[in-house]
Amino acid sequence: MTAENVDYDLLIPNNVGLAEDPKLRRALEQWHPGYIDWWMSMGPEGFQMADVWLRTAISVEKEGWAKFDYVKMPEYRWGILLAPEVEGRTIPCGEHVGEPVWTEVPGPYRAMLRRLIVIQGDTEPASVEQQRHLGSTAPSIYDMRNLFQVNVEEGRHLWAMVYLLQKYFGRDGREEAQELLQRQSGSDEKPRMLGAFNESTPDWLSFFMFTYFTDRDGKMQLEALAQSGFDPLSRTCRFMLAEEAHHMFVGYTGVKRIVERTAQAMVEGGVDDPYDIDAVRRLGVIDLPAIQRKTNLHFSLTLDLFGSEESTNAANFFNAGIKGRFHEDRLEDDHRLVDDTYPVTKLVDGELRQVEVPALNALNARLRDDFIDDCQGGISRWNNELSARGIDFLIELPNVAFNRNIGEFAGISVSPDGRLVAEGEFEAKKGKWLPTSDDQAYIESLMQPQLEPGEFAGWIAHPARGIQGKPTDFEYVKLP
Ligand code: BYC
Repeated sequence: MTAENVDYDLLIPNNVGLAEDPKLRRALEQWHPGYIDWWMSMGPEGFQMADVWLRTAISVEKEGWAKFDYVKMPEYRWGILLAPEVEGRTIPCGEHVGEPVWTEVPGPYRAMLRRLIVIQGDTEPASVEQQRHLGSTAPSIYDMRNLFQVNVEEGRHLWAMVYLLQKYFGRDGREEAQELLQRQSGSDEKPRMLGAFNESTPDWLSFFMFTYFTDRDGKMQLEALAQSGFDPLSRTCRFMLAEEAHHMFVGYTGVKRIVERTAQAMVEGGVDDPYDIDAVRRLGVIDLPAIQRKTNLHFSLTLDLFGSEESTNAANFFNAGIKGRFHEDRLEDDHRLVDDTYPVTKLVDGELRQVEVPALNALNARLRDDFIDDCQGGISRWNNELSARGIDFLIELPNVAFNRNIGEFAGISVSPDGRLVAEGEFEAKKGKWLPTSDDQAYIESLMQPQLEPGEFAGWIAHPARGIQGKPTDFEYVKLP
């Protein structure tokens, strides 16, 4: 078996030589039943026996790594896949920059590494739990299939982190792997570790916003971990990124199709004013101000996932060489940052101002800035759907300080356009800025399933094309 090919003969498909590592194989096989129990009780509700046209990874080569076929989700071949080793790779940042990468856990950084892997691992099952009720309101079976594809791959990403814990962290790694199946999104007793992963995903607009914004935090964090000097983590994350691209495609095209449908309906129905909510809702589509409010919510929740703007944890991860910056290996500086500064927006004398701070402490802010840049492209294309039809409305990202619970802006009140406001004003205008119970009730009233191949709910446009060359009316999910 070469590193590029995946061994499908074992219960757990892999390209990590599991057949020759009985100890690890035993640990993973012992974890497997608990995972399946978790999937059956916390995974997609109501569709476990359906045949879903899913992609499964069969190689880690750039081309032709996946095959598509009908699979019942509990029979999906969750596996352990690492991107190929890069010969001569060196630690890309921090005090060990230029030294050969570690293939075993570096002793002094063991606790830090384990924590990063556990946090990453915790988000994967959390998102499956958050999305488990959505199948029953799918706007089409094309969309339903995309939801399930995202879900099984998040399950595989959990396997990816569990592999690292069990292979490299001994007993405490095995205990952490168990805990990953025990915490639960939204639970009072054992919640998931990061804030946004305990929020609900009550409707498909939220799902698409989540996959647009929050999966993109996943992308940025995986990009930063792909730069790790601990090579097994880097290789794992590099392969996860190949799968992650589809998740963001689902979010981007999902919101785009909703905006497109709203714009089409407004033109056809002769409604010019996007703020005439009653008129727009009479058309059976989602009004643009409600879409803006969902954008404000999901963007701000996701910004919290980057941690504090200034963080000694982040400086330590970087110095140790276990977490880099976005595209660290393409940046041209000394990769140590000891004498550098970085501009961070902060609250100074009652105003939001950019302040130069030591670059090492500003790594969370920097990754967050890279994330914001990455978000912008899709939003411009959503807006093109509006301008092309002469609709005078722009979907915009709110200011970084709006609605924050972690870091510099936690506990202060800032409007979406970046003005510091009194708490009273924030409360009074909250209904303009964040989704209201009325928005939620209306959106949920639209969430009626469309289960005939080729049929789409009236609030979302058809996709431009199907998946992997199949038509949009292909039977992506065969219901039992
Ligand atoms: N909620 O120095 P600070 C994904 C804690 S998404 C709750 O500011 P640090 C996916 C923090 O742990 C990507 N607690 O932060 C997407 C620390 O606690 P301790 C997931 C929070 O450590 C969609 C304290 O506050 N991967 O893959 O520099 C679907 C002070 O922390 C939060 C990662 O996040 C929060 N939001 O940075 C599926 C990568 N933020 O240590 C999947 C791994 C901070 O004082 N994680 N705290 O007890 C990391 O790199 C870092 O841990 C963080 C936080 C960026 C999350």
